[in-house]
Amino acid sequence: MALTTRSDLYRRALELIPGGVNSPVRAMKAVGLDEPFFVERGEGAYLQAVDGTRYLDWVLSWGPLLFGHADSATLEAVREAALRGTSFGAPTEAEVALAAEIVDAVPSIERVRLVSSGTEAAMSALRLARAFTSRDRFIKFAGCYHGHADAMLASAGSGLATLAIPSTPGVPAAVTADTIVCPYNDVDAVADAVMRYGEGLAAIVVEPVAGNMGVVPPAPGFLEGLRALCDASGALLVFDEVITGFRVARGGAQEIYGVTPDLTVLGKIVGGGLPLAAFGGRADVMAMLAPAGPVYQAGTLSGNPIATAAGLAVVTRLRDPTIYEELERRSARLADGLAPFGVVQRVGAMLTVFQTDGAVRNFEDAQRCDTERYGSLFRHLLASGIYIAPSQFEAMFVSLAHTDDDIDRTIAACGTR
Ligand code: KE4
Repeated sequence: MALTTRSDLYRRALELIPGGVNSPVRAMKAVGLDEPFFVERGEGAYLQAVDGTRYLDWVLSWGPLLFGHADSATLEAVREAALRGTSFGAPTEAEVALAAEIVDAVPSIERVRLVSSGTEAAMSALRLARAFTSRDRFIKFAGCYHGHADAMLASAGSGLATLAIPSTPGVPAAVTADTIVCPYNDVDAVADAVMRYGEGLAAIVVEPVAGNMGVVPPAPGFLEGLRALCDASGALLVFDEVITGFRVARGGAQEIYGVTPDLTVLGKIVGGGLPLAAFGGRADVMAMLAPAGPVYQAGTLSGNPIATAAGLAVVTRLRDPTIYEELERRSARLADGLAPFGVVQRVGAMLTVFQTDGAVRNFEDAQRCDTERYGSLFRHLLASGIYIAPSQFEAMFVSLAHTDDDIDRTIAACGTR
């Protein structure tokens, strides 16, 4: 049966896949669409839907595509790798080369392990921190999202926040009993939590720039405060840089803010749009990871040769500092142009236009946004051929494929709402 129209596809998808999608936010429910569009192909800064409509894409697969869709260098690397085979389950030179690139880009990462998703990387980093400290409790922040491993799903920010699910069924209370949730940008609250739980605290896990409640930068002193509290309590500081890694700077948010974590979680850009993520950090901590040490973690497709080829094709190009100068110029142009249409918060090439009146410093502020108004902006822009995040609690991602014309067109379209 030729599933040609979007509705046919969606109807068929609903018969086969829960909600018709393989990740909740793609259902575009939070912005008032009856059904999502289905993508035929991506090209540079554009997506083409199955019905032929072209969209200027500010989602870019939620962040991985710093050079845009189907960039030629990535495709060539993937093609060459694929011709040599798709998976070996044995070490390859490309994994060593990508590990070297990561270690060179992020000085706090002395050893790194490649995995297949940000969820897996964050979950593994937490297990490692718990093993290294022989402690179980960890602190995360309301509105931050670290993937969907059970321990992390306690008032997560992405997806759950959009779906207004405060926590999720299926996660045993015992598993989140050791998850402490603090307000983002509130060092005093964290200090209180450390006072109360410090003895048993394995880690503080944080998005150094929050991207899952919309873009919320760290307040001055916030990250430094977390570093000091970790040093005082013996907990490890874990930066979840799945979004910010290689995006806000080649060395991630830790390069910008000058705060050094013990472990870092990477994803998205590091895999060049293929299923690859990573976690790494202090050599003494990583030394506990099997087979070097006793902490088990494994993956059939970890360091997959095609994914590592894509990752290398991207991150090797990021050694050129002019890349980040150009990303900064374009991102600033977009942010300045969008200022009249909401509260714009930006760090590097990630930004959010909050439909609210006042700074968004934490999840509580973010929840005060007018999500109906955001939905109206989304639908207006979509009708103009412009695709922004189908949720107020996500980000717009600028790439080297977005031109000044694309930026100016987006700004103009916002002005015609
Ligand atoms: P994945 O398991 O989706 O590869 O990564 C989980 C993750 C971990 N840490 C951070 C800071 C993240 O933002 C993510 C995933 N991001 C969401 C969007 N904000 C992915 C989109 C989706 O869930 O479909």
